[in-house]
Amino acid sequence: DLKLGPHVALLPSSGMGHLTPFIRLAASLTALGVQVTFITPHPTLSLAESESLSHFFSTFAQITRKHLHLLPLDNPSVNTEDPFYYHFEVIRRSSHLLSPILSSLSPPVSALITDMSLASTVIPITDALRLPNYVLFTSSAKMSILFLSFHTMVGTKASGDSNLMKDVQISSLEPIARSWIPPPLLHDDDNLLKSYFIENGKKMTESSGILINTYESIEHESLAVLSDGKVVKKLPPVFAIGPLPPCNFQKGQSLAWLDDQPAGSVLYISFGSRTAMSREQIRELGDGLVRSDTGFLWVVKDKKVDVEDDSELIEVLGHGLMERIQGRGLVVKNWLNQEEVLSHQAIGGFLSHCGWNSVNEAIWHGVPMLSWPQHGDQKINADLVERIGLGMWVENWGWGGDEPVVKGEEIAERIKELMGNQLLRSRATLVREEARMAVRADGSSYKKFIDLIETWKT
Ligand code: BUP
Repeated sequence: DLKLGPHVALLPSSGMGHLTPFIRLAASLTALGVQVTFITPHPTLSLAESESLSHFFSTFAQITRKHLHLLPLDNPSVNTEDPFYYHFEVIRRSSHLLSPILSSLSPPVSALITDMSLASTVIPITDALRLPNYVLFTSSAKMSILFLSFHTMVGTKASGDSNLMKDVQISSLEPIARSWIPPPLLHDDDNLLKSYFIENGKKMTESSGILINTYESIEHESLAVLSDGKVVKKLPPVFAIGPLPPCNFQKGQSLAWLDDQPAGSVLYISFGSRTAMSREQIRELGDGLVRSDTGFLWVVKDKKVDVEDDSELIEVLGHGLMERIQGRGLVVKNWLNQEEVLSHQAIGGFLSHCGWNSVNEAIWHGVPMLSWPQHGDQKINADLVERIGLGMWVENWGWGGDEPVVKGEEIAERIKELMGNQLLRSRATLVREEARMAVRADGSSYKKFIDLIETWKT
């Protein structure tokens, strides 16, 4: 009887990139008869998160919502410039409030699933409650290997950080170029991202299981390395359960402009929910879009956190560029329902930062990508996108914040190359079909889901 399925609690971390897979996981578990309590750190940092959550809970009335009320940080001297990493720390320091929430749930929960950035804080809490703890890794399997083994590469007295002076070779996998590693991890000084990698990477091996939003056919080699125990020893079972399918709960928006464009003719441009390029780079990009002679739909962000982003488009782009754009494309400030955009038949390409959710969404809808990683795991993701034949990556564009800025002429050339590449289009359609097969009944990810749910029943 589906109604008698196990009850599990979910605890996401900060930012849309972390919240989105948790929302999708909750929806998938619910569809498989699992009772879900969703614990939301409160307040959220961005408006995007709070709005998503309210749409989500009004669509999925059977999911119980609990708040983890965040305490203000007494000692805000935290070494990071990234407000989302800072918010991880705020959640971490309030996590002792989790225990009473978990104990009060009825019927009692069989497990807690938490974000990888909270593993080291939350696992001791669930251990004390004798509650199994699973970690949802919200990036690729390849990235999870770096995450799990990073602590062995740094800080030993004998070697210093010497392992990180060159490309990282993990077993038989394609090496991870040094330049693809998130820059804060290469800094000598301690910073929040680095200490999170070390602490959470170590502790994750003590969890009851690791869920990864990926699937066999694109990451077979990395998943094999995770399970053979040679690189990361004593790892709990790994469940590749992706790509977690979109669950369209956000209100539809009018995409009338897009409806009028020919099939596959429009380039969609977005660098995710937490990247603001410099104004100079934004303007060069705008110049490139105009020069490319392609129709485009462009989401422009001027600040990392959306609630702080109150500038007008005209201020960001300037009059000249605004005029040149008219009649060629549509520019939107801050936010569009990306799922809806990528599923639209007019979209023929995606210029993206390669956030892992964006990659999964491009895969799900079979949209070819032009990758321009901006930070974090995104270069490692861009490499994967290229290897599976879903997209192109101009590696010498660097991280988006790098100097010198990439010029409009160069951007325009690459856009033309993307939009005219028929091979990439047909390959993207195949990637989409494989991805959908993975989550269909009897697909590799579906089976892993069923295995996972079975372990909660015993
Ligand atoms: Br911006 C934007 N609409 O306008 P990623 C993002 N999204 O629906 P990030 C929208 O937010 P991290 C918008 O579809 C995706 O599901 C998008 O996650 C959605 O990148 C999510 O792609 C963004 O993983 O996070 O935000 O940079 O760096 O943590 O990966």
